[in-house]
This record gives sequence, structure tokens and C-alpha cells, in this order.
Amino acid sequence: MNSQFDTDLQTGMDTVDRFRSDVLEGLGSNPKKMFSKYFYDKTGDQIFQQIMKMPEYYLTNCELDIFKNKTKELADTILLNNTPFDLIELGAGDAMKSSYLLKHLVEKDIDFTYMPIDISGNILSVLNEKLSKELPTLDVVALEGDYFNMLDKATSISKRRKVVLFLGGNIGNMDLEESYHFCRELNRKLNLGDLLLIGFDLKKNPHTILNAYNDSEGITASFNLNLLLRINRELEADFDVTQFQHYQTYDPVSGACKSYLVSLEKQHVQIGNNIFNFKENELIDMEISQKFSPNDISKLAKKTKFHIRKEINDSKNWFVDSIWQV
Ligand code: AVJ
Repeated sequence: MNSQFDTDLQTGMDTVDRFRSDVLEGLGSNPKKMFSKYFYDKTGDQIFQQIMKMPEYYLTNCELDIFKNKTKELADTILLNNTPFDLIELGAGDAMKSSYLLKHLVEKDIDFTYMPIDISGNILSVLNEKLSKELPTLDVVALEGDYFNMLDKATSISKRRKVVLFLGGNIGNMDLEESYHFCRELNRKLNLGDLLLIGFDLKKNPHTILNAYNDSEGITASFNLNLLLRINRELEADFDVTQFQHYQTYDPVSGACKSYLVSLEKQHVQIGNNIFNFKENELIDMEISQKFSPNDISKLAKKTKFHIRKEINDSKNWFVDSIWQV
């Protein structure tokens, strides 16, 4: 497999050092926070697979509906005037949705390289194995690491027009300010004519949204708590996960769906040589899953200098894949 390891070029930090420094920084802030990109270790990947199978978690099925049933529409938009391209996927995971597009393109005998980028090396090896079985002729270069570090690597490898996929509502894991910054940065890194396909989870009945992140079986809770366990495992910490409780909120006005862990008692946690004190009911801000209105989306595209070429919705109109051009 063609996977490359993420090292921070500026600081020379390796993956564990970067994880440690992000965790210490997050717990040192007020309010305390975590970076949700660290949810995805091997156990986190497995819990996320379980989340995607929950009846409440509609996002995956909605976008799957688009990729399964509107493949040709997607492909035709991406193919543009048949100018050669490479396909880069940010946060590819197991490529459950994009594999329908990949299959379609392979069957049409289109020559392109697929470059999945993911923070989880574990899921990339799962993906690589799956693709070599299902689409053996597909040219794959898997890149393990952060979006922008690996996007730089991908653009240095690819000499063709770029088509970037950013699916699953992954953009929702940024607050609005971050997503504006992210899209601007992406626009800077891409060239005239390149395409960006972003999946947005749309604002809808607030109960539907809240339920997707507040399942009765506690799978989402364990997804959050697993990050504390990962910190215990990898950073020699002593979080007592029985003393933290998952709490989910959704604000239908702003579209912010947020998860927190609540400290159930006054307690302290040791991470290496660092001690963090928690008051009773103190929160850790764990993750945001931002929801968008169609107007929020066109504003984001416009302000970050993209042109919307096409929007493809699922049959319920709960989710949209919006295709933007530089
Ligand atoms: C993978 C970022 C799209 O925010 O909906 C699912 C992650 N968190 N349940 C999302 C997640 C809790 C998911 N994304």
C-alpha cells in the first residue's frame, strides 16, 4: 500500500507528539475542548461504522442515495469536457459512497488516480484492501494524515486537473468560521477549473437532527468516551470514563449540533506529568456537526470564491452534494 505517514513539516513532530500537544492544549483551554478528528483510532473507526448503521443516523443513507442513484449525473459533472483529472477524497474513510462513483468511472474506462486522504491509517488499509478486490484496475494512492498536509502531497503527485471530494458532512465538524477559512484555503490550493464536491447535511426538523446524535443505545456516547480511552491508552492518562456523561445539543437557528462530555463529579485527570482539574458538571466541548440551509451554502461558496456548478439532493432533500468550481 502506498500510504505515507503524516509528519508535521514545520515542527518535525510525529503523530503521537501532535496528538499529545493538541490534547494538552484543548484541556488547557476554557471551556475545555477536544479535537474530534482524534475520534478515529481503530476502536473509533469501528464505533463510527456502527453509528452509520443506526436507523437514527440518516446522513450516510442520504448521501448513499445520491451516489447510488445519481451516479451518472455526478460523473458527468466531474468529467467536465473530458479533460483528464485526478480524484482526491478528503476524509475518505471506507469510501462507501464514493466507490459507486469510482466503479462508474472505471467501467467507463476513464484514466485517473484516486487519492483517498484520511487521518486513520487503519481505515485506509481497510479501504485499500477493499478497492484492490473490487476495482483491481483502479490506480490508488492512499495518504494518511491531515487534510491540508496530504492535499499538498496529493497536488504535488498529480499533474492533472483536480477533483476534490469532501463528503459525509465532514465539513460540519468545523464551526462556521473554520469552514470559511477552510474553503478559502482550499480555493487557494486549487487551480482554475478544478472542482470541489462538498456534502452538506441540511437543516431539517430539529428532532430528526438531535436524534441522529443522541441515540438511545448510547453508541454516540461511547464514540465520544472512546476518545478519553484513547488518551488513556496512547498518552498514559487516567480518565475514569464512568465519571463522564455524553450531552448533545442542537440549535436549529444557528444549525450547530454539538456534543459535550459532562464531568459527573469534581475530579482530576493525569496525562503524563500534567494534571487537569474538573469541577462537578464541567464540560468538555467534543464535537460540532454543523447543519446548513441552501442559503448558508451559496453564501459559503460565494464568499470563498467558488462558483456553484451543480447541486444534487437525495430524494428526501435532507442532504446535498454541492459541486463547486474554482
Ligand atoms: C463523520 C463528521 C460526518 O458529524 O455527523 C457522527 C461524525 N459524530 N456521530 C457527523 C459523527 C457523531 C459525523 N461525520
